[in-house]
Amino acid sequence: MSVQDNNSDLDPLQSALIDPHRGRLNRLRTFLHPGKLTSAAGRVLSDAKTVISDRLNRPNGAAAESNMPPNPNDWDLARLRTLIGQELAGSDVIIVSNREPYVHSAGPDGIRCAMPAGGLVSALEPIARGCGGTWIAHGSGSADRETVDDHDRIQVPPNNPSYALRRVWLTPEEEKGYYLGFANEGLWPLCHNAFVRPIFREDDWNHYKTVNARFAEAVIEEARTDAPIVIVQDYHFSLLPRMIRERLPNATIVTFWHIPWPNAEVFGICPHATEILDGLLGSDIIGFQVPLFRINFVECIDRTLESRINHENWSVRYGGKISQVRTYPISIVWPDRSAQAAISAPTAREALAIKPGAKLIVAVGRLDYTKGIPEFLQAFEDLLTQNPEYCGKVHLYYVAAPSRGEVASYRTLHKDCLQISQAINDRFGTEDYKPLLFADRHANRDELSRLYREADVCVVPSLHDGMNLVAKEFVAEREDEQGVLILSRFAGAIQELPEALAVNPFDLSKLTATLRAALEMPLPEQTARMRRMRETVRSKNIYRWAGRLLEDAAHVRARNQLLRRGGHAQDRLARSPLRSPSEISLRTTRKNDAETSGS
Ligand code: ADQ
Repeated sequence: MSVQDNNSDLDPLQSALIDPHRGRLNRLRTFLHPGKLTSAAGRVLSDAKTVISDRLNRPNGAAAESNMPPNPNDWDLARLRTLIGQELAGSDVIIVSNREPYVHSAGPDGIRCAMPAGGLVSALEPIARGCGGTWIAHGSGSADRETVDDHDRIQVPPNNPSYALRRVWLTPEEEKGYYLGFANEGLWPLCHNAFVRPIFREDDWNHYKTVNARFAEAVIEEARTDAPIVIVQDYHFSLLPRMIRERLPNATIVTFWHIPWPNAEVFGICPHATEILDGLLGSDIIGFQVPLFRINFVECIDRTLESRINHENWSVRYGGKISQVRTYPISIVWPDRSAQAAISAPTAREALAIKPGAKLIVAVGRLDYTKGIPEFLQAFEDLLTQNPEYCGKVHLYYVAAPSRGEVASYRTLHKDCLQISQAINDRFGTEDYKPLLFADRHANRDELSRLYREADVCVVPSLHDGMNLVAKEFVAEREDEQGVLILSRFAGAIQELPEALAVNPFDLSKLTATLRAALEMPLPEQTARMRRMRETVRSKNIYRWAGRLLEDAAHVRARNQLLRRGGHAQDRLARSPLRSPSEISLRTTRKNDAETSGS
């Protein structure tokens, strides 16, 4: 991963970005205030000046990204649909994930249908809709059983049905063993450098195998042909690709691993390392977020399985079958302006009673020990301790969605975060100043959108993260090209967003210094950084993620079809007296090798 530490001194990128504005900026600073924090009036004036000067530079006050000419290579929903129409028309596409895209719950007003927030559903829905495929997932809603047909299926989306959701039922013991146990107490800490010990119980492993087999059965039942395209999601299903392959040898199987993949020493801790690698290599394509995870994965294969690895094209030949190992950095839907116009939530500043001119730091994430929440709260406390002039003028709003509350380490984390927050408020709060609001709840999209847009600083302090979509969501919301992103250098997102202030969340003093630097960052520098990040998130959006993954799947499928035809031809030729079987087998091997190295 790229390493870029920032503190209050200007780093080279900072200098390069700020240079064109330096003269104007210094004049503005002297004019506005000699102190450290911009005064309320100063901030308004400063903002106004920047807006005016930006408008002057942009005829008609056009939004920043109108300066970015649309690139014909950019991905959007239309291009993804075209790809699906051209490459996958009539294909039998099956998506498998633990979490379902629509959850039915019983409430006082009857049954409600909700779409869980998060990147996974946004990424895969267009594929499911576009292909009219089937999505197989765990039926977790309290009214899920009441809404399915005799085959445990329901057509979704409810207002415009275009694909089938097939629900798989789990007993409470299975859910505990497979999901909370093996997946979340075993694989999750194994794959994240957060120094939480993975727990592997034999019982959990048995449930994990049973549930993977149950999903494999559902895939077989839902497949309309003997060669479906199956898209498997994440660490809940590491055994599934092999199980599908055994029953549907002609399927095209793509598995995407959303979380980090650890190095070989760490992975070797897992008592079931061999079965997991063998399971994943049932896939034609295994996708990771960033190159480091792919390197780690291939190293694990190298140390564990009898296989042939082609380091030039990242493919693994194992058990006579080739798997491609690819990287597809996941992303978000680039915001739809019409949807934004409809936002009606109260402003976050109003909701928090933040005084005009005071600064707002925000952080959003699941309540998970990998997200670095206590570490960051500690840095915030240090910021106020070391800079008393910030008291009364800087607020932190942390929206942390409770998660996996059945697992003891998550409950402890939740309690710790509430205690630390209370201690900070007790120490620095006054009658009219509450430094920290720790909201342990799930916020709706409008609220998050507001929060991102009103923040001066957004902090993503993950100890380790596959990608982190919050960082990209913040950038996407900042049409004003302002706001500072502080991003852990251990989140996959830092590779695409090097203009963020990169931090090591284990290094408390640097984290505190970076917070200060962010609060003090001049607007022109904020804009220069944000503009570049917005261009990245705009062009590398979720449609690109899905599009690249499907393009590769279509390519592999076409190649496999050719190889199968080649295989039939070989059988016919082998029966022919004109050539010897050894000659034919040699030719086929050469052909296969040539195709592999070219892919
Ligand atoms: P997560 O660990 O869940 O996902 P992340 O990428 O941050 O992490 O996505 C979380 C999503 O939930 C975001 O869309 C965010 O807005 C939303 N969210 C978080 N807290 C919320 C809150 N309090 N209220 C409302 N919404 C909230 C895993 C991996 C990541 C990887 C994703 C996608 O751990 O590294 O980026 O999958 O591949």
